[in-house]
Amino acid sequence: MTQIRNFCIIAHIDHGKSTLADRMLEITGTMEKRNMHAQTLDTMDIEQERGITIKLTPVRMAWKGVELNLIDTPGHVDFQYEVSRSLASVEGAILVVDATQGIEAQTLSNVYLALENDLTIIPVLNKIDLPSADVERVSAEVISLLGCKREDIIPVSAKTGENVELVLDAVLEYVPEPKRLDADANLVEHDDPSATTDVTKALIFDSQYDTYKGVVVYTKLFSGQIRKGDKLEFLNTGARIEALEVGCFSPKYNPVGVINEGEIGYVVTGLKSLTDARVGDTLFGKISEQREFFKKDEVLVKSEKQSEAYESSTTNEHRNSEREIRLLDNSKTPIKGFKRITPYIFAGIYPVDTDEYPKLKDSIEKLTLNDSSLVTENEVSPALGHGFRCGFLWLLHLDIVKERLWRDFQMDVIMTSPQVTYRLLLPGDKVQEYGRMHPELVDYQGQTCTYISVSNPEDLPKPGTYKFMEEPIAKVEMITPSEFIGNCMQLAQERRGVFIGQTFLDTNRVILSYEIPMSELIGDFYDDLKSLSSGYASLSYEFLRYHEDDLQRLDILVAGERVDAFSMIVHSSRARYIGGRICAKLKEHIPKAQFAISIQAALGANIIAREDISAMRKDVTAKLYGGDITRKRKLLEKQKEGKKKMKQFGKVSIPSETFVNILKK
Ligand SMILES: Nc1nc2c(ncn2[C@@H]2O[C@H](COP(=O)(O)OP(=O)(O)OP(=O)(O)O)[C@@H](O)[C@H]2O)c(=O)[nH]1
Ligand SMILES: [Mg+2]
Repeated sequence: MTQIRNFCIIAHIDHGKSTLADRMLEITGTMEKRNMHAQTLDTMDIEQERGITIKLTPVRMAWKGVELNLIDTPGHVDFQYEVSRSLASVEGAILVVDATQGIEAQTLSNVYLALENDLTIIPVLNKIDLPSADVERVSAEVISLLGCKREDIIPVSAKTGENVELVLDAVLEYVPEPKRLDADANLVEHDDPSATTDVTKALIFDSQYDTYKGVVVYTKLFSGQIRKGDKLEFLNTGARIEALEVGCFSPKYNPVGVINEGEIGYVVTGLKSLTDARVGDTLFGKISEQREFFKKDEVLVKSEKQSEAYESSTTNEHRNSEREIRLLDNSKTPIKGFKRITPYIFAGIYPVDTDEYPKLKDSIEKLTLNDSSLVTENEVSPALGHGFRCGFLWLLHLDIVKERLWRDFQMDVIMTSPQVTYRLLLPGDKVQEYGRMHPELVDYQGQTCTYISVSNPEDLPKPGTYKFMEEPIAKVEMITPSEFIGNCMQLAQERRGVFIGQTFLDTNRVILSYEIPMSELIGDFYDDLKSLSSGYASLSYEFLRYHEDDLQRLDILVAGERVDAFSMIVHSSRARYIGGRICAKLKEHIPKAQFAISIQAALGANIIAREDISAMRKDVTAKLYGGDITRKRKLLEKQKEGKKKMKQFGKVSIPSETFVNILKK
C-alpha cells in the first residue's frame, strides 16, 4: 500500500501559504512550470485580483514515493471556517510565519484550531530572502508559542524555493499516517487495533457545483474505499447517490477511479443541489451490501427522520455544536465532523430595479450552488419590494457575494446594512406565531417561554411584549506593538469591549484579549484598528456567547417617512452616536431635490438626531448657455447615469450604494 500524508498550510493572511504551495507543486513535479502562475491554487478571479485566498484548495502530490495530500487555506479572519474544515481532514499542519512580521492574530487562532484537532504542527519561517526578515526574533516567538526546539523551525523562502524541500521532508518524517475510525466512528491512530474497515465512511469537507458534473463533494476517506459506481448514502441528509466519477485533485479534477482509505479526493454525486450534500456530513457505504442497500424501505423512512433532526439542529442560530445523531444501526454512526458555522451577519439584498427580481432570484440560486456558507430566505420590504435576506460569514464574504452578483450576473443590487442575529425571550408558547424565527421552547424561572432569533430589525416584536433581548458577544484578540496598546484599548472600550487580559509575546508585542459585542465589530472596527496602529495591529474574533443587554430598534426617517432598510438594532448607550452618524452620512449621499429634505433618527417616538438637506436652486444644465446642444446632452446623460443607481422613496431618491455604506465612516 502506498504511504499517505495529509496536511494543510495555515498562517495569518499574506504570510505566503499559496506561494509556498506553488513551490511544492513545482518541486514535486505535480505541475509544469509553464502552466503555473503566482498562487496557482487561487483559481477564482477575485482571489487572483485581490491577491488573497478565499476558498480552501486541495491538491495531491508525490514526494519520495509517498502520496501527499495538501490543502491550502485562506488566512483572512472572515474565512476561518474554511480552515476549520480543512483541519478536520488532515493529520498535520504547516504553520507559516512571515519572518519580517512575526506571529499575528490569525497565526494564534489557527494554532489553537490545529491543536484542538490534535494535529502535528511543522513551524516554518517564510520570506527569509527579504532583508527585513528577523529570523531570531520570530523564532523566539514561535518557540514560546509552540514550545518547540529552535532546530524544528524551518526557515524558507517561498519566493526563491530555498529550503522548501526540507519542509516536504519534514512532512514525511513528522506527520503521522492517516487516522482511522473505530466502530463508534471515533478517530484512532492508523495502527490502533480497534480500527474497523468493513464500512466506507468519508467526511465531506467541501462541495462545489460544476456546470457539467453537477454537485461534486470533496472528501477525506476515513475508512473503506470509494470506487466509481458505488452506491452511497449521506448519513445526515439521507440522500442516496451513485458515485458517477471518483478522483483526486491535480489540482484540477483528475478521475483516477478510486479513493482509498486515508486519501483525500472528490466524488461526483449526480445531485443537483448542495442542500443534499452538506459540508460536514458523512458519506457512507456498506462494502458487503452494495446491492440490497437501496431496496430497504425502512432505510428511507429513517433517513427522512434524520434529515428533519439535522435541519432543526442546524437552523438553530449559533448553537454551533452539531447535534449528534445516533442511528439504530451502530455502523452508521456519522464521523464527528467539525463545528457547523451558521452565518454571523444578515443583510437584505434587493434589485435596484424591482422588475429584476426574477433575475436576482436566479442569480442568487446559482451563487448558493457554489457557496455552502451563504444562506438565503425570501423577504419583502415595504420600501424595497421583493428580495432576499442573506446570511454571511462576515463582511468580506458579503462583499464578495455582492461583487459576484455584479460580475457574473450584471445584477445591480441594494444591500441593507448588515446585522447580527439577536435573541429574544417571549413569555408563553409562541412557536406557532414565530415559526420562521427558529423558535425554541424553554423553561424560564418556572414559566414556559419561547426563544426566537431576529436578524431583521423589521421582525422585532414591540417593546414590552418580550422579557429581554440578547446580543452575540465575540472573543477578540488583537496583537499590537506595545506603543499602540493605549489606542487599541481605547477603541475596544468605545465599542463596549470588556477587557479580559494581556500577554506579552516578546518585549515589544502584546496580545490584548477582549469580549466585544459582535454588532460593534461590523462596520469600521477593523479599519479603525489598522489606522490607530499604523497598520501594525492584527485582529481575530470568534463567537463566544449571547448576553442580555439594553437594546432597541433605531429608525431612520427620510422626509418624514421611515425607511425600513435603514433600521437597525443598537445598544441604548450608542444610539445617539450611531443615529447622528447615519444622518450625517445620508446627508452626504442623498442628492438635493427641489424641496428641503429632513433626515431623522428615532428611538420609538423620540427623535434623537437630525440633519437637513436644503432645496436645490439650479438644474444641472442651467450654467450652459446658448446653443451647444452636445454638451448639454452629455450632462443630461451623465445625470441619467447617476439616476439609474438611485432608489425612489416617496419623493426622495437614495443612491443604491448608500445602503450598505451607512455603517462605514
Ligand atoms: N519576498 C518574498 N515574498 C513572498 C514570499 N512568500 C510570499 N511572498 C509574497 O507575499 C504575498 C502574499 O503571498 P501569498 O502566497 O498570497 O500569501 P497567503 O498566505 O497565501 O495569503 P492568503 O491566502 O490571502 O492568506 C505575495 O505578494 C507573495 O509574492 C517569500 O518567501 N519572499
Ligand atoms: Mg493564499
